[in-house]
Amino acid sequence: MAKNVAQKLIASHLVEGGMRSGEEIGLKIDQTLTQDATGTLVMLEFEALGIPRVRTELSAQYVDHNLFQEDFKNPDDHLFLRSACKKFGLWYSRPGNGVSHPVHMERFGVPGKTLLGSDSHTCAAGSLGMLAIGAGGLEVAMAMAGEPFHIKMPKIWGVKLVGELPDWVSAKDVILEMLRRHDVDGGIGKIIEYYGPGLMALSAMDRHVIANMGAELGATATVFPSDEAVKEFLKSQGRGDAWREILADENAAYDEHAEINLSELEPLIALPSSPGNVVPVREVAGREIYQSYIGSSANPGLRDFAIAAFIVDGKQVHDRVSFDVNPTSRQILENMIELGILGKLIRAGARLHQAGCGGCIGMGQAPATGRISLRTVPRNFPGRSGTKEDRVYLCSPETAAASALAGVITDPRMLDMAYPRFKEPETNRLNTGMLVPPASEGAPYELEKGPNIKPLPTLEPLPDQLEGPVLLKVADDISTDGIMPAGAKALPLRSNIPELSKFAFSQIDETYYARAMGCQKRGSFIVGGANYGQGSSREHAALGLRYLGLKAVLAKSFARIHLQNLSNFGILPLTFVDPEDCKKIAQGDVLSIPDVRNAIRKGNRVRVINLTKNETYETEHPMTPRQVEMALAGSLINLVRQKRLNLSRNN
Ligand code: MIC
Repeated sequence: MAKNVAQKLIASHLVEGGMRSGEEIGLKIDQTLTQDATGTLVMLEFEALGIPRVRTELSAQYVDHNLFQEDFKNPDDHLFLRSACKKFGLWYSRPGNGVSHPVHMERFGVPGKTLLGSDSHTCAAGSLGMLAIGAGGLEVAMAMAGEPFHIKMPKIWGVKLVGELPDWVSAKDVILEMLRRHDVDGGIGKIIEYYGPGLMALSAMDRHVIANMGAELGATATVFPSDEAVKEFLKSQGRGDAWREILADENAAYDEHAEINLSELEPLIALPSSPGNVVPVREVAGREIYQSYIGSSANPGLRDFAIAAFIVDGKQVHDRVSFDVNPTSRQILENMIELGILGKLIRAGARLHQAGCGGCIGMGQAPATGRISLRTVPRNFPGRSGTKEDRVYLCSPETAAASALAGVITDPRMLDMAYPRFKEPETNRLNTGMLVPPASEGAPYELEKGPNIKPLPTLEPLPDQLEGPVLLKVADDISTDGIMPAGAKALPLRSNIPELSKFAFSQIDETYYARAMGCQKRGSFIVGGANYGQGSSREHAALGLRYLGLKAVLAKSFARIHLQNLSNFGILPLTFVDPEDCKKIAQGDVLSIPDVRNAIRKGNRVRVINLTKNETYETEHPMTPRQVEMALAGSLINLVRQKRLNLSRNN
């Protein structure tokens, strides 16, 4: 039977289940990616699994998020990660080497392989014809241990690209168009596969831009074929040998279809505070800006910096504008220097930051109060920039650079110049010095745990009955940034759950932590809307809340990765059979779920009693039998430990 690219990638890694949409499948994972903000927990979890060394073909640990060293915490974490890489056999990308996604693509990405990463933008590697999926840290730790990764077989959504991008319109506008059409939940349960003649003019890095922000659509993954563009990219990275062709078979079918005529696109922009809030730039042109920011995994390529440089070349950015340039990798920085791109940016007023995630994750570069920040980053969830009630807009480097000059949002087509074209060099200046290879097997390495590394909290098995107050009721599309914020203050605590948990829901309700601590032992509930937990892969948004006593979340629907994270840490995800019931529950109502262990063992239905209002609601849990076992055990780690204990007893 004719197969599309996604089906080929799945079929070649399928170790459990059948490829029928909705059925749980197990996939062999070839490579893993971890970054520092999630990687510390991953290493603690891997340690808890008791496996001496990673069992993947390649695992790489990047330090790209927590680069500020305000005190001992971040550097402690860096050294801990370095020691974990030595002990467990991972590559270590040193602080300042760059953002995981472009570096992984440059150095390690291989068409046809699977990649699982503890970062939601891991999907960017789909640009090389890989099956690359973002997941919670515990899933990644399991993959490092050689275990298959489980998901429900996604639908394959074929998006045909026809035509050619007009001048001043680039890859970012393609993914913004997808978000304009389908919003932040349009990709849930789907792998997006791009195909068609429009691909011809899109370089591998352009495809990275599109694949990266598949995460913003809620998609499981995004895949592109591995064709000439991928071959050219790998050759330019000195890795031509890694290339192999992977194309969809002729007549391959897709579960769902869409088509984009690239020739009809225009510069687009996402308004505050959702990546799905997209309009043409011309509709908001003229609004005064404070910041113009270029960089991040959403626009990481040399091309993105080059185009911005050509636009501002010989001019000065507006004197109100902070023009922030965040090179995405040390290698890209070196090539920017080599080609004279950096000089043009600096002379025009750019503020240069070290290679890494920086302001994209709120690690510095926060905008001024009430002012507009234009960013080429993937996300603009409320407060993520570090400034409360921020006004972050997402756009292409073309729009960001044109607006930096004018000091107001500017449609780049209005610039009085020819569209600058940039041809990627056939060979790049390679920079691999800050990538440390895995240490040889058998050498005795100790984990270096400074005072910022705290043990994982103990998680009790699910009791027979759950009872407690609804501590918070939140709206649709609440992101993990809303649940457990990132930013310069919280991120250094990612390896210290008791301290990190103080930030839970702090952007929405500053009293949450104190109220949760007040009923930590008894337990509590949260009521959410649709697409609860969209955005990042951070499992801290589950584990931190579990530490505070959260027992279950009742919502209209859940985002994929967060749903997995909740189950991994023994928090019940429940959806309303009648969504209208959601309205009946008020914050403060006391809920009870009697005989909950039996209920989730027997089937999908779970009856929730509102003791305050004397009402009963029918809910369903979307957990697979495997996830039910985790919930019963109290967490995936407990389950693995239990199984191991049973095994050793039986032997
Ligand atoms: C993000 O862009 O939100 C992050 C920071 O990269 C997260 C990971 C994290 O929270 O550490 C992600 O995308 O998964």
